[in-house]
Amino acid sequence: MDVRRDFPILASNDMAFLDSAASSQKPEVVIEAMDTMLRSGYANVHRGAYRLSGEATDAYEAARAKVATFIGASSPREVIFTRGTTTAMNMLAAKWGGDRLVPGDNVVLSVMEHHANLVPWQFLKGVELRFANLTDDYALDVNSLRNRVDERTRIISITGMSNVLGTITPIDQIRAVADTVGATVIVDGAQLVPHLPVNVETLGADFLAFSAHKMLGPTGIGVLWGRMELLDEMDPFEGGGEMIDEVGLFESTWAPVPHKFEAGTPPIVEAIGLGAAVDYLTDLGMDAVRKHDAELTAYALEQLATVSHVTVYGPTDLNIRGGTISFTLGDIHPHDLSTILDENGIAVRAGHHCARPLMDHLGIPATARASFSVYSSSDEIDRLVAGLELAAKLFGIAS
Ligand code: 7TS
Repeated sequence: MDVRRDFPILASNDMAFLDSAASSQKPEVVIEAMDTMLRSGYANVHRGAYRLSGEATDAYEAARAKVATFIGASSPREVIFTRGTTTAMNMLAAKWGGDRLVPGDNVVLSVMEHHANLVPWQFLKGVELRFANLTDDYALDVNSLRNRVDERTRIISITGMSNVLGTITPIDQIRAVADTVGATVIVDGAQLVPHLPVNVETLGADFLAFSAHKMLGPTGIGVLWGRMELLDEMDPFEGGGEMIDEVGLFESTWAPVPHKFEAGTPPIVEAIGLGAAVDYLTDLGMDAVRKHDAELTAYALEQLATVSHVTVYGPTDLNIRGGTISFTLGDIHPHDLSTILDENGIAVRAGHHCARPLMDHLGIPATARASFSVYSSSDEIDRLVAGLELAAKLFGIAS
């Protein structure tokens, strides 16, 4: 995939940028769309009767429609703009969880969840949290999921792709387990949506959350998609301007979905940026994006295997693996390792990756992580491998 020149930051920096799972870089078209909006199209939306506000509203709603098409939603109304995946998960935990569940009910997660799909559920008092395990090859263990589920399971909320292991989960199988007890399926799509074709009509989820900034768009905006009848049933998360129908001193009624979930001035310019990112990804084609990720991942795993003392944490089965590779090098602390790599122009993330319980599960404090996006190249992987060999020498662990 020959798109590096579309990303100004990559042209002006001689670095191997291997931290796209944390946040991706932005193509010129996204920067331009936001710049143009700010320079000539900006006004608040859904408020003014004047022309500029009407046009800004149309552009904002057009971005919603683009996202709906991108994920195969049956209506743009099923697309709610949030601040990001974290906010979407907090909305679901509070309003689909907290408002509806009673003590003794349970929610089933997995041991590899990002804190955004863990901590909000911990807020629910009296609701039991249960955790599906991993197989020896770091896949979701569907048998263990099945064993955790019983007639008090109301929600199964699981990542579509692990931000640490790269594991892609079998959402169709999760759906089948949920259906045995009538539970809702929530998918944390923060890593899934940027990397694989997703169609919510066939995905098997009731709700899907993702962030624009990991899919070539800006920070400050994300999406909660939900099936319309569930969104209709769910109460608003925040109160304020624009989410109301009638307001009295003591009570109010809500605007229809999606506006009842978008209190206050929304991220207008960011929505335009997300719309441009979705156009860009659509032009590339998500099948091609997946193919690029898969090829790079195969190459990276092959190359990493040539470095002594590298341990990779993640599936060996490439069919259930995305382009996020966690690893350690001997007993070098991943923070030290990433510092040495950084000195050599290689950007990786080191730490627990906001998945602390997973680190405990793996029995390690941290990993280093290389993660790819559409602009990533085999050349960057070669630089990573050379950097690791250098670090091994510096720490005296070369074989
Ligand atoms: N869920 C997953 C699977 C994620 O990878 C992340 C962010 C989130 C939720 C939260 O998304 P946010 O946009 O609301 O922050 N993951 C990472 C990461 O792996 N490194 O930095 C952020």
